[in-house]
Amino acid sequence: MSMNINWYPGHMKKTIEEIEKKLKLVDFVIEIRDSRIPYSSRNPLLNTVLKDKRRLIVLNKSDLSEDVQNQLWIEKLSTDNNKAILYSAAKPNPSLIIKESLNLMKDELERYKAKGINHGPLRAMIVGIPNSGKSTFINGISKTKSTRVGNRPGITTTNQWIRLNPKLHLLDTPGILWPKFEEEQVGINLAYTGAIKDEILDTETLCLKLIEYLNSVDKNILEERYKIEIGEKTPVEVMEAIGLKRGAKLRGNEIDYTKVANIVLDEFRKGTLGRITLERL
Ligand SMILES: Nc1nc2c(ncn2[C@@H]2O[C@H](COP(=O)(O)OP(=O)(O)OP(=O)(O)O)[C@@H](O)[C@H]2O)c(=O)[nH]1
Ligand SMILES: [Mg+2]
Repeated sequence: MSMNINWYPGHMKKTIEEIEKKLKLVDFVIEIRDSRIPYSSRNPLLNTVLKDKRRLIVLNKSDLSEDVQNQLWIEKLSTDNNKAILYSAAKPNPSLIIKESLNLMKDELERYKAKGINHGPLRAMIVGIPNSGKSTFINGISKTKSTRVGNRPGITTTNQWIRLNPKLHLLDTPGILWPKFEEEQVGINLAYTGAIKDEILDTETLCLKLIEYLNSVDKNILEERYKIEIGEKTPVEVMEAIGLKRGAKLRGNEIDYTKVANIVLDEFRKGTLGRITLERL
């Protein structure tokens, strides 16, 4: 089973250029990733773009991924320049973001202080691939419209700032990064989580692959949700069994595989099948 998913080199170049422009306005970057796919939801070009700029890596949707894996990932992704944290934009926690940002930039703030210079608020921009939760993140912590402030004086851009706190301002338009799915599995992981529009996907093949993966983790996941017996069933037979249970049938009593695929993918994405990490350490 092979899947051919297109990628967008044109978009990638343009958005990287836009991000480079905005980077001049900020002290650090908040990178939103999907904690179910911490590797696939990154953009490898970001490393070169950021140079020595620090990064708060927000592993978002941590309510949908596994606790043990979450811990392993934040340890792996935290380095001298980067700090990874777990987050769920669905349950906004502005004070955590403020605390972690101040901590990430502690050295720089102290350097300013030692020279007797007032650094002013830290400024950050949000970046992330489509569907990683950038808008939910921003909306959740900006709360009211009144916290949105106008242009930064002296800079003729249309950039708006969110004054999250006297010590932390966020650029209110996120930078959309395009994932780089030259590796087939990266494209598939992005498709599973809904980062790629289903219209350009073969959802039935995708569903077969997801079933294969879920069964390799734990057959109980699908057995319990759909009240089916998996045993030695192949992924197609599992889809058939789910179709029978859910009454997903076409005229002539044939199984409607498209409908089954939509059910399984949708329930996986929403977390109905449980908290499942796709990229495991
Ligand atoms: N369960 C869960 N869902 C989330 C979380 N954060 C975002 N979502 C959902 O993920 C989907 C995408 O969120 P958005 O905030 O629109 O993502 P985005 O990065 O702005 O997407 P684009 O604008 O397409 O680039 C929405 O359905 C959100 O409700 C989270 O922490 N937990
Ligand atoms: Mg958005």
